[in-house]
This record gives sequence, C-alpha cells and structure tokens, in this order.
Amino acid sequence: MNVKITVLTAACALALAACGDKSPPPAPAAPATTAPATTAPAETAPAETTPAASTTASAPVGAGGAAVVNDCATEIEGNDAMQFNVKSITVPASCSEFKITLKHTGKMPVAAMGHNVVITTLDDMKKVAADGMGAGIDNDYVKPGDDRVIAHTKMIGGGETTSVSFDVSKIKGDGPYEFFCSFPGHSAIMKGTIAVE
Ligand SMILES: [Cu+2]
Repeated sequence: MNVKITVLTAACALALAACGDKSPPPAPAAPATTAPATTAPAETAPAETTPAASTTASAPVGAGGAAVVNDCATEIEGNDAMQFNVKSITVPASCSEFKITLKHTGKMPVAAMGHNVVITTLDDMKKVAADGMGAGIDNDYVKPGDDRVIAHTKMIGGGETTSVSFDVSKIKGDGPYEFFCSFPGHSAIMKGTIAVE
C-alpha cells in the first residue's frame, strides 16, 4: 500500500518534472502600441513653381518679371497657382500718384485663393502679414488702421479686378519696400519689390 503510493507520488513528481521542462508558452506579444500618426501640421505646400510658363498670362511683363508701367500705373496679375506675374514694380520718380490694378486671372473663390496687393517696408512685411491673418477675410486680411500699411487693395477672387492708388512720396523714404498678398500663407511666394526710380 505504502509502496504503491510512493510510486504514484514519484510518477507524479516525474510528470511534474516533465511538465516543468516544457518551456512556458510564449507571452502574448504586447499589442503593438500604434503610435499616433504624427499629424504634421498641414503646411500649405507651396504650389509647384511653374517657371514663368503661365500660359494664361495676358498682361505684358518686362525682363526679369518687371511690371510694365504706363502713365504712373501698372496692372499685375494673380492666379490660382498662388503667383503674381511680376517680381518688381518700378515707379517713375516723376509720378506723384501711382495706381496698381490687380487682376485675378484664376477661377477659385476669394475664400480659397484670394489675392490682394499690400505695400509695406520689407521690415514690416512679415508682421503686417501675420496681423492681417488675424484680422480675417472680412478685413481683406489687413489689420484695420495698420499704419505700417502704405497702401492695399481689397481681397479678390478669380475673375475679379481691383485697384489702389497711393501717394508716391510714401515710398520715397527708408525702404526697401515690398508689395505682397496678405492672404494667409501667400506672402512667402506672392511678393516683389516696389521702388521709385
Ligand atoms: Cu494671394
């Protein structure tokens, strides 16, 4: 009797030992912590720069993207690719007043691809553009009463035209001066120099 139990116990012990030999089942793989997709702030990717090959360009443009000036006035264009067709405007020193007409040659609405022309010193441009963003589209993205703004047109959408006239003496001081579009994100590309010569 006693012997029987001993044998059984031994067998059991062996069985346990055998059991112990078995390597424990692998721990369930830790659920891969799905890293939150790094939602990079959707920087408005600058539109691919189509090198001056804007087939829709109707207004004549001088060498190096110089605006063509006639009778103390010029016409420039903005398009759906977030571009002005000129890079520089030279105002004749003989002009007392100068008129800039902006034509939006695109089709997109003002809320999506609005353009205007704002003139400031180069130093003020970034700050004016930032404040303009806060002012919103109802203010043409120009802070009301901003005395750093020398002149600006209203904000227009595709197919529209607008203009602004200003006293040339205002850009005869300590420049350099720039013209740019204050629609959020546009001034990085839509800008150029304006100077009196
Ligand atoms: Cu614009």
